[in-house]
Amino acid sequence: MRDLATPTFPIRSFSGLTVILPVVTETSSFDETVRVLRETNGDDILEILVVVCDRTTPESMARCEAAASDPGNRLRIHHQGLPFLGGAMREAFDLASGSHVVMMASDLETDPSLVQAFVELAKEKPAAVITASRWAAAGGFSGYGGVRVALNWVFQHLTSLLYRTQLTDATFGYRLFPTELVKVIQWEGLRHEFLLETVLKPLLLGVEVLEVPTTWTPRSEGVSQNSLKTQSRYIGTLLRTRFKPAAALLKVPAGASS
Ligand SMILES: Nc1nc2c(ncn2[C@@H]2O[C@H](COP(=O)(O)OP(=O)(O)OP(=O)(O)O)[C@@H](O)[C@H]2O)c(=O)[nH]1
Ligand SMILES: [Mg+2]
Repeated sequence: MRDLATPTFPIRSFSGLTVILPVVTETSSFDETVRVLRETNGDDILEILVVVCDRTTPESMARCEAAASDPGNRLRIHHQGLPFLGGAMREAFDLASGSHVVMMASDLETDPSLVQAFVELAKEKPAAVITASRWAAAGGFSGYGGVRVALNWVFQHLTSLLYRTQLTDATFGYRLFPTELVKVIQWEGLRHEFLLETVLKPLLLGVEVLEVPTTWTPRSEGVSQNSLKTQSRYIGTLLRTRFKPAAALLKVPAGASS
């Protein structure tokens, strides 16, 4: 781990949440996600930022527009310019206006009722990244497939060794961040490997990362965008990020020469 004891970004107290919901084929699971978020975190959510792309289906788009038309949802839609899931998240990070931002999915694989626990912790530890873990003692997988669970276990242990961390789940893309942190990091990934990058770079910057246990259950509708080929990109991200010079982890401020 690099010694960057003094963070170069301001740490604010918790004052409101931006929740990012990427949508491609989700319909009823998107509706349910918005309903649970509103019911469990109504007062803490400043905005739900839905990110859609050219591949977002007309049925999903109609659900997003219906949700946006209800002012009580505090929901707006952004059509991404960068490609893929990483591109969607990176643009949403730049647009987020809450003091903290949650990265999750709209397929109900990221249990929306957990956001409440994220927020409670963020109020106590506003500078920390808070991440859901399926490998924590009270967490688990249901319907993930034996081979996939085994490969995931190997990958988690490799990550722990390489990054000298006790974190148990680096690959699950369900996290809360201080917004200032995600705006200063130099992000690179455009596909699902971006989800891994979002914990590796904070770890290398010396940011505290806390875990909340969760159980993963597979989506019941819509189609995964995460192919085997995309999953193989996680290995490159794991290795390349570990050996990045510290200065390359942060964006070069506008006007500064590199
Ligand atoms: N806007 C946008 N959303 C995306 C894109 N790719 C995936 N998503 C959404 O991001 C969420 C997570 O994507 P999934 O493809 O389900 O990936 P995953 O859950 O990591 O992988 P599985 O375990 O195979 O489901 C889902 O809600 C997707 O609809 C994209 O290119 N653009
Ligand atoms: Mg999924």
